[in-house]
Amino acid sequence: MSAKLMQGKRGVVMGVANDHSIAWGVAKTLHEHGAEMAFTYQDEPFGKRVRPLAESIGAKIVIQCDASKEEDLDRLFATLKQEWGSMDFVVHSIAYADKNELKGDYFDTSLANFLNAMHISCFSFTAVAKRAKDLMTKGGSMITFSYLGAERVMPNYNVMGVAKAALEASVRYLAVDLGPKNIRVNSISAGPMRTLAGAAIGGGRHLFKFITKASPLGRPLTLEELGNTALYFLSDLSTAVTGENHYVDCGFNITGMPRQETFDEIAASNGN
Ligand code: IMJ
Repeated sequence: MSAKLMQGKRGVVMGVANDHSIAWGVAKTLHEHGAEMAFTYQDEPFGKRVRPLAESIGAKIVIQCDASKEEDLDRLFATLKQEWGSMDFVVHSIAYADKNELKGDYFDTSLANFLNAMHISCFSFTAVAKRAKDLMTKGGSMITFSYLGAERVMPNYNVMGVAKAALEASVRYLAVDLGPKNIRVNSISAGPMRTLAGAAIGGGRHLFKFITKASPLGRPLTLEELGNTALYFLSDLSTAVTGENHYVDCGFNITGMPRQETFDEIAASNGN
């Protein structure tokens, strides 16, 4: 590695569930570039997976933190203040909706699930930003992850699409709030990934194949590519960029309708 873009920077990574997680892909890239990181996990089943990963890159701080609990967030940032005094970046890669409502009609979403999905998938980022800003005494950068379903209707995404729309809007409001403190806030809208959150989605195989073939680059994206994008946003490469929602999806979001050859290819491969 020629230039260590994250040397001397410290930050917290929230949302590693296993080694396929977007948050872990980001952490590996940031580590290669010299970042020092703390990791959080929701509860113990995840802790067992996160601790060895964190250890493998020399991370000393691994803390249980349910991002929907105010007291857990208070404890997290109190610990970071005590251990570090200040910090430079946040990676928020957390979402949840009841899986029974990630299928069927959107209008069937219950109030309880709507509020819970909004709380965990949207409000948690704002709640983190509110606390993290006080430790970003030399400026900083925060990222969260979104999905095309925030802006266009995708089958089965339902309440998550509404929560991601609110998340993207909150990125813009936070960018304005925190701009004067030289803290930047952006979201990365990733193409479909085979992660825990991307597994077991209704019609997943079909959707994955369609999106891959219909995208301009015609291939799936990799965790390394998301890591590289996160590196851009969290390092000084992007110091004039804030409030953005940046697509990293092999270009799928710009397409209208696939060419005939693409339909033929998809139809031919459906026999397999
Ligand atoms: C999720 C559901 C429906 C369609 C979907 C997805 N598409 C994609 C995803 C097309 C790409 C994955 N994604 C972008 C998400 O944001 C997933 C969030 C999610 C996943 C689960 C699965 C397990 C569970 N609750 C979840 N909550 C949120 O119980």
